[in-house]
Amino acid sequence: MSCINIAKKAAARAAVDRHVKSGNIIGIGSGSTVVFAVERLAERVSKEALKVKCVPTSFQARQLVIQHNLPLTDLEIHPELDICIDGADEVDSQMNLIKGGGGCLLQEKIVASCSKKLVIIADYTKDSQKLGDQYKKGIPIEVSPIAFVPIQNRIQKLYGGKVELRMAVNKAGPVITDSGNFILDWREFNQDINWNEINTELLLMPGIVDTGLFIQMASISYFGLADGSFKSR
Ligand code: ABF
Repeated sequence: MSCINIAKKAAARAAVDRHVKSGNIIGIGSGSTVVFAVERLAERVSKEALKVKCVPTSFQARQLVIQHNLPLTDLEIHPELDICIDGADEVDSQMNLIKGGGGCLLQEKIVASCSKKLVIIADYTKDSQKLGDQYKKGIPIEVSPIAFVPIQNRIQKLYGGKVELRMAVNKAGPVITDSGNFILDWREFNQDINWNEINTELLLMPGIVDTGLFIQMASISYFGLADGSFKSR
């Protein structure tokens, strides 16, 4: 297993072992680190007869839950969750996050906002001082398809940097989110800005559905290290 995967696994297992209790309704995040968390959850369910129900944050997460035979539920049945376990693209020293590199930020934010506790699991490369130190792909912003050009222009004019429409890997068209929207990636921004203020301003722009800025939402973050240990903050 690669160092990165060893680290992801360590963070995921620590989070599941320390935070999940029988009877919990759990938000299941998206991305590759969450795969290790679901594996550990399935292991605990079979070995300890742990009873849990899972609310997925994306199509990928739903498939993962189904493949591991974990009970599925949703926000209609369980509008309040005990915990949400999710990955991140970057975590700063104030516990602000960039999420949405995988394109699932809207559902991830909704599920996290319904959870008593958001536990972040990540490898050591995601641990940073300031947003933008580590993750160079930009801050994802989910937009209504008709608004992508005006939003792109407005963000560049107001805050600087470069805002680009995220394209599918084969470049045949834009990435379409699980909710039918486009994603803009905002790069080369000024790192010394007040993320709380900017996020609030962005969310007021008609056409922006949500941002990949998760400000003060995480309760705790686990960072796996290359030797299989982890640290938390
Ligand atoms: C999701 O998956 C996202 O918000 C984030 O973009 C990504 C992290 O992926 P990985 O665990 O593969 O690094 O949690």
